[in-house]
Amino acid sequence: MHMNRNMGIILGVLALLLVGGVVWFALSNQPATNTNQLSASTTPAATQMPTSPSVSTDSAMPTETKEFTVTGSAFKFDPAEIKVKQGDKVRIVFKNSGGMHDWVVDEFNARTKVLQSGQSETIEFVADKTGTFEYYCGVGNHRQMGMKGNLVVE
Ligand SMILES: [Cu+2]
Repeated sequence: MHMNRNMGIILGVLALLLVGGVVWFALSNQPATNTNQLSASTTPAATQMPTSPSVSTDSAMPTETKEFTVTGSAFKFDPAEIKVKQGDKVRIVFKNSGGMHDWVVDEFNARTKVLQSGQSETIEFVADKTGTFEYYCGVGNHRQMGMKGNLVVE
């Protein structure tokens, strides 16, 4: 009898402690959820549009197209000298006014086809290095006979 009564009291105390613990836990949890909501509502205000700096790297090397009309005949080029600036895009309009000729600059891998009299061809390349480079006609011994000129890149 005594034992059962004591057990009842102990169980009752334990039950109270359990309920009290649950209530305390629930109450102590509430501020935590409140701060979560607070921080969640403040984040949209924190996101600002980043001012994107306008970076222009165009000034590195201005590419300008320089066009030249070169006439080839037996056995010379006209003009015999072409001057450009480093970085220029060079456009050569090669006109063959007589014979079989082409126009070649080895250093820039620039080369027309071998043209017949009256034909013309336009090629382009970028003069990406400075120096004096010889252009010539690769047909037969035309180069040795003086069919050449200088491409000067400054
Ligand atoms: Cu030639």
